[in-house]
Amino acid sequence: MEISALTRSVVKSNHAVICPDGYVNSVVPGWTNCTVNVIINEQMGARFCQTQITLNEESRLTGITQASQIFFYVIQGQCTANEQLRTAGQFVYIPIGTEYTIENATAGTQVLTFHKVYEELPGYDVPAILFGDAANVAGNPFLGDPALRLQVLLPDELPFDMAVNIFTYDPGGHLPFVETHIMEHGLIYLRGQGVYMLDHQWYPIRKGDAIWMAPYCQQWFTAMGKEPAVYIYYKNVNRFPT
Ligand code: UGY
Ligand code: MN
Repeated sequence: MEISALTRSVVKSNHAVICPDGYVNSVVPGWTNCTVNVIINEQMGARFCQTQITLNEESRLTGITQASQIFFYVIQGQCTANEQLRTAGQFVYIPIGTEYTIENATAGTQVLTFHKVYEELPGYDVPAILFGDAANVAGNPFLGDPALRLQVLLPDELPFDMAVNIFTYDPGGHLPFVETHIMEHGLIYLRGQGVYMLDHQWYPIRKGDAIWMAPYCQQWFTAMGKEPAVYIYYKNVNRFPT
């Protein structure tokens, strides 16, 4: 029998590993008949929010974005977003001040969200609503290494102040150096396993695990096992450092 007092989850001042065994559900007004887990949030020191939502046929997520834009990504199953079918790997970006409705899900559909307060840039329009599909986004070798491939899901343009990328590592692939940077990350593993180094501490990680990395949390990852390790991650970009 498993010992219920054990978990791989950790929450530190500049990083966290959140494994599904620690989930406790939240109620979010306007999001009905669904299970919501708020995985990363400003309560832990982050400057964005990441949630994991499990949907069924009766689920309905509806609202109007206020200060925060929301990126919805279907991890598994299917639903509609503003009446457009979204299947696994597809996403919708909801800019600020925009109505959204997610519904018509199949039971067990899993949706990931990233929420970030939008920082307007003088001289540029706020981005429009955007529907996309990871299957249509090429994976480019990361810093010249074909064992690491990066798919950039949102336009790499100044009006966007957040990036969402999918990072694929072949077994044995690893970041080429320990990253030390101002940008913050939130991620969840879609596939595979490996070892993440966060602030000089080493964590075994697998599919379903989520990680928060504060600005300047030092980071490095190597993939293990027989299949690629894949995570989808958030990064704040394109704004003046305050
Ligand atoms: O975009 C990034 O900073 C990325 N290379 N970091 C990461 O995967 N931890
Ligand atoms: Mn990074």
